[in-house]
Amino acid sequence: KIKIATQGPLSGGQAALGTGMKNAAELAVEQLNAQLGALGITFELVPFDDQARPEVGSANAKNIVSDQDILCVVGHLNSGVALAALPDYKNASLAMVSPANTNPKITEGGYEVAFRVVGRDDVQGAVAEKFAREELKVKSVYIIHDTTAYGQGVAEFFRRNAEANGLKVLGFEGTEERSDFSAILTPILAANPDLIFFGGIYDQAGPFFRQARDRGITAQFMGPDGLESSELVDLAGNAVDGMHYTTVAAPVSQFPKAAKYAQDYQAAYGDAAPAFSAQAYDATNICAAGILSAAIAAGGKPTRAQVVQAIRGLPPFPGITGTYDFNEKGDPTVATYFVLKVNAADWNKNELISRLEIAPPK
Ligand code: ABU
Repeated sequence: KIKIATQGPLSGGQAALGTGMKNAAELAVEQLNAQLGALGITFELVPFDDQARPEVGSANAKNIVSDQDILCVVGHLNSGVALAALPDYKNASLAMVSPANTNPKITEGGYEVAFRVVGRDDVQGAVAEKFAREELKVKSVYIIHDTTAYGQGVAEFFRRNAEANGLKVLGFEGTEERSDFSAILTPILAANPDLIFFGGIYDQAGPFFRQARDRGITAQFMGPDGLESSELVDLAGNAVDGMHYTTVAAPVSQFPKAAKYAQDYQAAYGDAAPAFSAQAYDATNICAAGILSAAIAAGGKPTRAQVVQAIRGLPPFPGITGTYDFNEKGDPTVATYFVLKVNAADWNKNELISRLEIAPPK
């Protein structure tokens, strides 16, 4: 028996993205089994709900590593949750292929089992700051973050670049508030920034942006890939119309090779494939390719450590969202960064502003 686990939020405010990742992995496994069943090879998917909470992801990781049939993990959505689970994956030599985690520590933390098919926040923060300064031509920014490894991390990279490039930082504040942002909006209103950058996820950013407009704040809004869900508009309404965000995932429509995947996802789940799901489809297929390659070399069921080595040694993997060639740390040798503009009337019509291919920092 060969199992692939997924970890991501299947409940709570970020379930739209976590469920998309799980569904995509399920689709990939079904298609793999249809191709490989005749050879007697069957994969089983084991989904775990990490609730976007580090302590839950860590507890799940202990259960995952205790099941010796699990040979690879597709996850997580949240970098802070992945970083809580990675010590267990590392101790068990269990490969993790992330479809979404952008914090640099995922691949810089010395875990040796972590791979990702997306870019990194040190680059994403720089791309966002450059766009704000050069294209939006803002002179001042107020930066808010959600205090997580991801949200604070990408906010700090934005701030570092702003300070280096002369974009005035009027405030830098972390908050775990989710419903009433009055206390944080009062100083922003007084500071009157040209731009608010929100480092965090759509479920918190949506109410924040809506209340900011309701309070009469006229600043432009920006944020990173954690905003990449149509639920941002469900929560914020017209307050986010025309705002810009950077992303490492982008709507599935941006990937020509993902057209069949998008159709299959719609047919199977009755919904459009959300962001990060096509990346989860690729991550699952990378897990499977590593397992199969290790099995061939071992002449039977491979060890987890052999799977890690096999993924590291895969030839460039032709996925539906890109061709993935991992460096020695587990980053793709080139990642794609997008800037998009929100169309509140139809999320699927968000406007692509720019698309950049960038290698990870040395
Ligand atoms: N990169 C988008 C998902 C959030 C995270 O990395 O934590």
